[in-house]
Amino acid sequence: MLLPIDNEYIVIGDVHGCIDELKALLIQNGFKINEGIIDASLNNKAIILLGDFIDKATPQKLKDTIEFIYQNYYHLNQKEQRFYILRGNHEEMVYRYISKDPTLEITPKRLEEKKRYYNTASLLEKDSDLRDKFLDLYQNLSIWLKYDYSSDFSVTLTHAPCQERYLAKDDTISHAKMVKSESRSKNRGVKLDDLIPYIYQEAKDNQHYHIFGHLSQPDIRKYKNKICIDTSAIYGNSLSCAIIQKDKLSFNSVPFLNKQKSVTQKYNILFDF
Ligand SMILES: [Mn+2]
Repeated sequence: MLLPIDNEYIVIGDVHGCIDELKALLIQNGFKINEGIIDASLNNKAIILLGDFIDKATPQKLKDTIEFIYQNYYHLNQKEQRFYILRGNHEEMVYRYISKDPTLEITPKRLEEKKRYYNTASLLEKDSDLRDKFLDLYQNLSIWLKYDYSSDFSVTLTHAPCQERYLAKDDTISHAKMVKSESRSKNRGVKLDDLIPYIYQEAKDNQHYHIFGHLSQPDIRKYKNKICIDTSAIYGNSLSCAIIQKDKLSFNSVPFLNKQKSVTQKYNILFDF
């Protein structure tokens, strides 16, 4: 889970089936894509997806996203690892639906949620080839990654924000905390900063960054060393990445390209103080 420090990393937030924006963001950051295959032979760049690459988009875009990620995951990782993917709560939930997880109680509410929020599940149930590709990728997802450049500069990556006591730990509880934080849908009306106060309370003025996605935001939200890069692509906003190059961190985005219908939501803003 330690990333080699001689690569440059393009760390991309929640894709949610925004395949056109994913390709545009990669091209904007120096990758060439020929007939769906990423050519990374000319550079030392590596790609990291922060999880939640599925759900919310149209079935065709979801299929194209899984196919693109599957093909390039194996293409880029032939000689050395150049493509990493973290597990998001959406991959986990869809996995539980399609593998008929006995601990997932199927209530009418669950079936409604499956249709509304986890629409990749029914797509995979109808398309066994795509299902096999998703399951194959699922087995390769990481829970956290760390880029440890020096005693002054490091970056820890997770899908969701979490307390530092769980960060980069490998017990079951810590893993769950890094994949999903306190539910916003179960706490409607609660300000995000009140729901997960630890994220600003534990923030420090140093360069040991914690970068995460999961909390769809109108822009990149940064407070001290805590950074959220989920900028709500599928909600019609933008897809963003953090770029890690030696001991430098920068950011880049592409706007939603309107090649599919966006989803609506009301923002609950992080670090809104
Ligand atoms: Mn998420």
